[in-house]
Amino acid sequence: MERRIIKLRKFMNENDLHAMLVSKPENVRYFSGFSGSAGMLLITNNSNKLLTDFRYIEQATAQAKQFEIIRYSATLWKTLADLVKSSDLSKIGFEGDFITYDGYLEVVDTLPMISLVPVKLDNLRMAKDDAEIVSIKKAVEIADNAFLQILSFIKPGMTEQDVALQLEYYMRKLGAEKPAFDTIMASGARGALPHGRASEKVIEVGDFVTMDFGAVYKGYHSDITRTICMGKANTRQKEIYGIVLEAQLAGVKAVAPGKVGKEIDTVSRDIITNAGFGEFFGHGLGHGLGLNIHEEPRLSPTNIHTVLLENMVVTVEPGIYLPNWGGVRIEDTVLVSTEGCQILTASNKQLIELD
Ligand SMILES: [Mn+2]
Repeated sequence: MERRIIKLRKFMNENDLHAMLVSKPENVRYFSGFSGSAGMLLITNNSNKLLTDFRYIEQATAQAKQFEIIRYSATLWKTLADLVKSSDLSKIGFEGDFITYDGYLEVVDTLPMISLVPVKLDNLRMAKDDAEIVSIKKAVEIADNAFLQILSFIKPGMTEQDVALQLEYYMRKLGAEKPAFDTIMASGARGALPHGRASEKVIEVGDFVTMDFGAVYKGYHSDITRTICMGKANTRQKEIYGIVLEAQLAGVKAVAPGKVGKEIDTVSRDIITNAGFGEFFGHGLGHGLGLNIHEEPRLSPTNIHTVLLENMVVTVEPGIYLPNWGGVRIEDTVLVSTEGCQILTASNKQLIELD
């Protein structure tokens, strides 16, 4: 935690800020350890304060050991204003990408003498430290094991919702706090929906079933997608699966420190485009993940600036989605290493045909 605060102070100095107001829950947790839903950090060059309400005093005291815990009663902004007025802070950074417009008006109103500077802190979380990597690996392992179990559970005649519910149950049994997001379970023609949440559709023999899911462990997310076939795959299914798998393997192989997101996206995208399906791969290749399911760095055609560094964790997830037919996506979570990457996801990627 100490190293993270040092990183934040360095950022404050570089941006000429006297203090930083941290309000996004993921960032509050990252810098303080506090995981409650109401709380804000005020960090200066020589003090760490956590403002929260009476419901969380005990939890904050236990979790945020390096912080002075301040209880606010009326409103957080009023308490904050009192703190700031009694100090010589005049230029304070805040998270412009999180605060609401109403909240902003309230701060400006309460702190008219302060110069408020909108900044983004999320990039400070891109490279993961050892403790974070341990949690992500555990979240990945839970998802892998749940997938293995669901392979013997899923049968034609079940609805997508039946299978998704069981998958989430397995993950919880294996230690997940919750699913990383609404489980995507898209069978048959629904596979053409890249984000088709589990529906009442009945899974039938011959369907491709795309499952995209993840677990949250100690606040950290995992993200995996596998597409399996209920029964024997036909020629067309094998062809599309083969192209996506080739693109996925090449994308993973391309992940390395020093590259920008677009370079890696291009490697996978070229394979799909050259096979004639470029227009049916309409999303970026992957994304960072950690305390959020979607974080920087993005592996996408638009990311030409953010360079990958060792210990960043990203997904590689190409797909092909054909209207009225279905789709295939294959996704792994990988850890950027000194020269390339370590694949964290252990689940089989060869086409699984369940009889
Ligand atoms: Mn993903």
